[in-house]
Amino acid sequence: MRRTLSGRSVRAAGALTMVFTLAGTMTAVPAHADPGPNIKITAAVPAGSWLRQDHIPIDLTITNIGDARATEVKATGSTYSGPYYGFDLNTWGDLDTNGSGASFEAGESRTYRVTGYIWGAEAGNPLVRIDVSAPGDSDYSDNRADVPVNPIPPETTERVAGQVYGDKNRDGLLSPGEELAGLKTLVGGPGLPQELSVVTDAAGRFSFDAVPVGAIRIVYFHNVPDGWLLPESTMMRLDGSGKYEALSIRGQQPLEKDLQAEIKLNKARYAPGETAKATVTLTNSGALPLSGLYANCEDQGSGIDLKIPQDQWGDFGSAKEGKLAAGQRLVLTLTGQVPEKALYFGKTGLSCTFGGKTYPRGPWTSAEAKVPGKRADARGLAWVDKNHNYQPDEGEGLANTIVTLSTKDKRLVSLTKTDAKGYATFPGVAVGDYVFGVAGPWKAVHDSTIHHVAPPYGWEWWMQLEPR
Ligand SMILES: [Ca+2]
Ligand SMILES: [Ca+2]
Ligand SMILES: [Ca+2]
Repeated sequence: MRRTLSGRSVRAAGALTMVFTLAGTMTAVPAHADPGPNIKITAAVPAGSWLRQDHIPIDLTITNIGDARATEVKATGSTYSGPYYGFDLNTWGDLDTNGSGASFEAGESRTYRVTGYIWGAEAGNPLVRIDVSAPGDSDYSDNRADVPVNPIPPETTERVAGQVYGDKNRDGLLSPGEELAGLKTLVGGPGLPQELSVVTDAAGRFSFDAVPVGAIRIVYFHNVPDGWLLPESTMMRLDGSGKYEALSIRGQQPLEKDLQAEIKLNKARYAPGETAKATVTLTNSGALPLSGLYANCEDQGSGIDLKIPQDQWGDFGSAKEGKLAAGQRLVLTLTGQVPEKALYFGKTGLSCTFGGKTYPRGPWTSAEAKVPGKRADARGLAWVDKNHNYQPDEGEGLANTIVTLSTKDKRLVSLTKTDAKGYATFPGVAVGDYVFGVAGPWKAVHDSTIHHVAPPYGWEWWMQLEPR
């Protein structure tokens, strides 16, 4: 039998009954000394600016003020009044009523942070009742706490203001003449009835006098002139404390405007395993020096690009410390091996983005060469999306139709006819990229390029067509 009688009910039952009921488990309990475990709790929402849409915490302090160890200590909470405050899943930890409970030595005290969310839509604030149970607790009067949960009233507003500039001299500061005037500035966010909008003044200043509080409020801009890149969104948590009255929002020109990049390979064709030479030319055509530059040459997952050891990039490698003076042109000569896998794709190359640690949007460039030798059947499906579900279905193949593969310079390479289900097989075609063509009143919906890759890396392509 579980000992779940509280001290109070044991006293009410009388000592004799108790001796019978708990025969063997307890010997004698004096009627008034209340020995044994005695849990006492306090609970409150910790100090902070809580919004109604936050998961609002409650700090629950449990102390065993009794003279014996308390075991199987468990807690529950419920909304006593006001809108419904639901405790988060798994928030109770070892106090959870579905578990075996926590233990507290005599005199021991621990604080738990539990969290919940106000799900109820009604006005006002919840009063949350927390009860903690411990078998044998000698006084249950101190095992309960009522906790007012008082978030910031949702009708609270605050001022949001700041200044926008285009950082022409790239010093990270608003310099004279950099103010962005006449710029449409907006504030939006979940729960706002509508976007708020103002226009920056001659000093690039904007001010919203009363933005309703909320966990997510976003400042953004429309129709930004002269190619300035502003942060796509400036996120704010508005809790009435007025932290966003002096926003400084910096616009930058994209790095690709001043930095030009070009890659050239020393040959048009390579064999697998051959060492290729790439010449990378970087030019700073701007009026200011550039620093913190680096190259990022990510193979798009195919594993056929040249493998350039990082150290060949010098300062432009992993150190990300590349520098170019205004007007400077720099030529880097790199060598890398052509991967074996390139033979199956019929090509290799190098494609790089040139970034800057402090500049947005650098230039991307690439170079490609052939790795000839392999041939394979090129097979795929020509189809028309009759039911507009973006995938080929039964009966959507373009049957018995002449289809072609051509080089990018329009030289016909192979011609065949689709079968009854719309599948075409071009036999023994050299691997590489081709342009797909179709007879009749059809054209490709998307890019008509076929990437023809030999097994085991190849795949059956799908070519979606629509009436011309
Ligand atoms: Ca107690
Ligand atoms: Ca500046
Ligand atoms: Ca379809």
